[in-house]
Amino acid sequence: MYNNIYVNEWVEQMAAMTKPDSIVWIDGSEEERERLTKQAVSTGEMIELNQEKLPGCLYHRTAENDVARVEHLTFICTSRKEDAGPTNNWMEKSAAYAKLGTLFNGCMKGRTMYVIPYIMGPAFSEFSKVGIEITDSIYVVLNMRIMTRMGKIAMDMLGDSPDFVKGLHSKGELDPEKRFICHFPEDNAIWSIGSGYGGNVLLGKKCFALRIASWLGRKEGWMAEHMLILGIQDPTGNIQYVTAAFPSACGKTNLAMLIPPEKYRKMGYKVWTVGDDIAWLRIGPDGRLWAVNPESGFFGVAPGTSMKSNPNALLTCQKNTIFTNVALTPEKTVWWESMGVPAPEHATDWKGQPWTPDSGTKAAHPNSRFTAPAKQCPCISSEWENPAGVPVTAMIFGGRRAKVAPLVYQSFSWEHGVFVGATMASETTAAATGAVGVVRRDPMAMLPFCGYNMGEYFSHWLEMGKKIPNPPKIFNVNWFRVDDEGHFIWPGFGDNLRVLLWILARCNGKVDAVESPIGYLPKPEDIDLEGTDITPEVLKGLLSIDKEAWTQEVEDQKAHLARFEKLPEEIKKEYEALAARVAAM
Ligand code: OXD
Ligand code: MN
Repeated sequence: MYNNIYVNEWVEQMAAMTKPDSIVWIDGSEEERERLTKQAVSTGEMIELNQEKLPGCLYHRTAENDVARVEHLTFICTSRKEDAGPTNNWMEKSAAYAKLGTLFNGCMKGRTMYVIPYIMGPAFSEFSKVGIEITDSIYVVLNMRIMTRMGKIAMDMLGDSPDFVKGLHSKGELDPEKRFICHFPEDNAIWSIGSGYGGNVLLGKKCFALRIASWLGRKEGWMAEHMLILGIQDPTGNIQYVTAAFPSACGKTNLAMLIPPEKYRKMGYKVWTVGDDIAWLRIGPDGRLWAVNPESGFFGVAPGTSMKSNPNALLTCQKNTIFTNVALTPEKTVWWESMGVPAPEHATDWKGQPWTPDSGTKAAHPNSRFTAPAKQCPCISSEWENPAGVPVTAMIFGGRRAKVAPLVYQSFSWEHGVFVGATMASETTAAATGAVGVVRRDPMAMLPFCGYNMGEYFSHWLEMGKKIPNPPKIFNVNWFRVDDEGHFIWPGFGDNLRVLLWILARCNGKVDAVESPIGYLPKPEDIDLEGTDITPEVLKGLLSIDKEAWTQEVEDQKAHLARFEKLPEEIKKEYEALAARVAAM
């Protein structure tokens, strides 16, 4: 037990409800990690991997029906429905406590309750916040060790304060019918039951660092965003930072760990990762916006991660990593689809079944993950734990658009940038034919993660714009334009640096741009193509905007914006202005 009376009292209450056999207070020590690992391995909950090839690595499988976040079972529980808004599932707060209280009642009988104090953000930083997660899962404890700064250090930071996020998790019966992920932003609390999958149970991540933190950020005048943070170092050694938000399947982790093309490496350019998923942003004493990564690990999607697509991610997870739902080879190493190495002749798949390349099924679940310490990343920024954060020069929104959005454009203003984020979209493409699929709008990639009314969230962005004396410039990128045969035109990956450099050149007042109806477009000669096989003609195509496509886009945006209550006037005005500019094209 620690000696914070608020923590002790709350843990006592939760224990009275869940009735565990015993309570273990997590201190974050190495001895504790060894003990819990041994225990988890002895029960079969975790499998120890080949310690020569993957030192410190563990393997875990979740239940087959418990492999992803469950948005339809995720609730914002407030007194008033309007505070959750029309795009969140809502439960009235006391009704939610009552409903989940029944499920939590006695759910830890025969189990151990672990109490995990943790910090989101660097220890003792002004940005940082303390949470306590109660859980009956060793898997959660071992993952939280990687994803957060946890144990005694968190209690040292909390001191005798009552200001901590109260997270209660139980695997319950792992029954999807009795699975709920409930957030109580008015009470700084999260109750999650019935799941053992990361995004639902590592309560520091999406639940706290985005849903609860977005609410706190609005109240306290800062921002919690679903953004990577990246530093770009030029040959003189100067580093500038950008943040970027993308919906899933847009290469966010790859961008966060980008390797410059050879030409740029030789010139002395370097890219440094500060974070791959979440940014907490505050106005700094210099009037700029500063960002920290609240996490201390990566919870990355394994399939598709290879030495070609993302060597830095692959190198990060060679030791001290927990692999979940990937394939297990006979020599106790791991494998997944598109890992860039031949499939093993025999393996055990993510369901625990024998698998061969002829099985006709995937060996790894498409959402299988690695949980790896950020400090192991070869390109981790020296500033990633700086308690003051890093200053943000540009913010980038993006999505997967086959035709509509150009490779890059800059918003006219902060307000226009907020509008661009608010109408952000991504498409599914039928890969073989390149046919344009369904457009999904996901404002700032926050639709599943905003802990309050999304209309008010847009207002908060607009308010922040007024308060930041020297705000970042806002851009939109699209790496995914396709030609008439459905092939991607832009090479992507490391070559995306060419676009990032245009973005920085704009922020530094180094290049002009062309004013278009949708924003400022690059002059084609200002994006360096040397070393690619993109011709200036092709680049012109990538930067083109089509009246018909944008007329349709504007129509679609109208329907999208109609979903929100409390849509700020500025967003409506930006919409009308865009519609008029497109009509006049
Ligand atoms: C994630 C997500 O896992 O955004 O990071 O779904
Ligand atoms: Mn994410």
